[in-house]
Amino acid sequence: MTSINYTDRIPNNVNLAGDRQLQRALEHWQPRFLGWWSELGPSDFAAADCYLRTAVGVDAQGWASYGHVRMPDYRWGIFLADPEPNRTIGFGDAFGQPVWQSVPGEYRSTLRRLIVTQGDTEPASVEQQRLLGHIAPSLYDLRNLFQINVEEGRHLWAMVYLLHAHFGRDGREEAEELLARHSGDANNPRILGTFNEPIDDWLSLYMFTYFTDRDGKYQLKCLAESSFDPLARTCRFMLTEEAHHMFVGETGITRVIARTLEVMKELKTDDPAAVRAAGAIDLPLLQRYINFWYSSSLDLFGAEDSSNAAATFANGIKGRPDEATYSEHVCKDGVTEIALPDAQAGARIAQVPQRNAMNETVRQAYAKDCETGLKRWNRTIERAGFDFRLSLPSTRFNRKIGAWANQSVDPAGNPIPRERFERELPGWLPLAADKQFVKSLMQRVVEPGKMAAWIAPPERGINNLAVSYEYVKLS
Ligand code: BYC
Ligand code: FE
Ligand code: FE
Repeated sequence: MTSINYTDRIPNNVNLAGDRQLQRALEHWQPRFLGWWSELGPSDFAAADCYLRTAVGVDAQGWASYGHVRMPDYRWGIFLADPEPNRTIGFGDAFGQPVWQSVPGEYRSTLRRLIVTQGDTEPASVEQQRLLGHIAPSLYDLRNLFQINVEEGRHLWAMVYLLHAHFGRDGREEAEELLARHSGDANNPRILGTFNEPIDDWLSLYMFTYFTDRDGKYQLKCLAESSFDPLARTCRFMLTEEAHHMFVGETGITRVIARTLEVMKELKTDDPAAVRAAGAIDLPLLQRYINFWYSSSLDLFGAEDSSNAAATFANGIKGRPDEATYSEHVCKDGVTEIALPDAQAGARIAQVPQRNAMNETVRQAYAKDCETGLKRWNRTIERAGFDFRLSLPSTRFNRKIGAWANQSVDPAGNPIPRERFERELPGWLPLAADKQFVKSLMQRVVEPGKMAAWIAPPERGINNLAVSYEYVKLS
């Protein structure tokens, strides 16, 4: 195993000291990153001592160590999963040939675009979440937020390393731009839609980490298959960190529902007004938040029929998640059936060349993965004796990108008259009153072990510690 060098200014397992020019370039970027972090990272918690994990190896077992650190002192570094000896290209036209250790000239701009797009999301999410520390429902949650934030910062490092190491001057310029675009900035926004949406409350954070970090999981899995081996290796290690982000989302929503059901049982009603009066989040509100964050995250997979996707698959740049589990990897002549909007019938099944349908193939795998949480949540609601069920809206609903963008479709996926759609859409998404109510619940709780009243405590703490452990020492 390649060990991590923590004596360098930039911790790494890529022998940075062996390439002085690259090391200098990255050491030049490092203070800019830290400047960005202090300006647009978590607001006001620079002096807090946080119980965080830091990568110390790239083995699946024991890859992280835990301890109290101030976030600005976190050791952001460059960690690639160990190389797979004699790895060959796993899909596309060059199937079976050796993978690339450097960027083939003809794929340079495509690879740069994908790395920049991936890299852009990481700091964007930190910017979106920067004010949440002030309204955390517990120290346990505060710590999880900061853990996610420092790791998204590290994911930016992962992409910036590739840009600096493999794309020369263009790459260095792109690395600067990654710190210049800002989430929600009217003049210079982040690249992808979801990463410009505000995350103003913790319910949105849990939705984002459940739905949007899960898009991250699927996109990283696609890039982990890449023939550009340094990209594949860096994404493989990022996926190790990613699991915790989705855990925060899934357990966060689970805890919200647990508290809501407690109140519903106490009051013997599912009336939203009564649930709200008791300080808990009603299930219809939760459904509207799901509708919003899920549909927004579906857009992150791109168009249903995409020549970009066909090209990146053909060229071996971006594969399918867990490519090895498919029986055929070239996909030259196959077709995939995809539902597309149809002016007369509402929807029609189109035969799309398999490679052009790759975005949709990945989106469907993602949609299935999203279902697992909903099944679990519905079981708890059923066990509590209530008829309400949460559901994922159709992948056609509320889309802004792709074939279904701006179509008049209800949450079940049925095309409906435009006029009815425009009338009903606001009621399918978080209402102004929903957001205001959720905001009213966001009171800061910082006593160790205490939870805000709208959320149940977690089942266990972090790294076998008690829930009441002082995860963040505020000064
Ligand atoms: N918003 O053929 P199309 C994560 C653009 S999340 C705005 O449909 P393609 C994380 C697209 O760029 C994972 N624009 O798309 C999570 C293209 O633009 P150009 C992030 C969009 O190229 C939580 C045009 O529409 N990783 O890590 O096949 C916290 C039509 O292109 C959107 C990646 O995204 C959108 N939603 O695929 C922290 C992986 N969707 O070139 C982190 C890298 C599409 O015509 N990116 N467009 O100007 C990719 O693989 C691809 O760029 C996409 C789109 C999947 C995004
Ligand atoms: Fe990330
Ligand atoms: Fe993440």
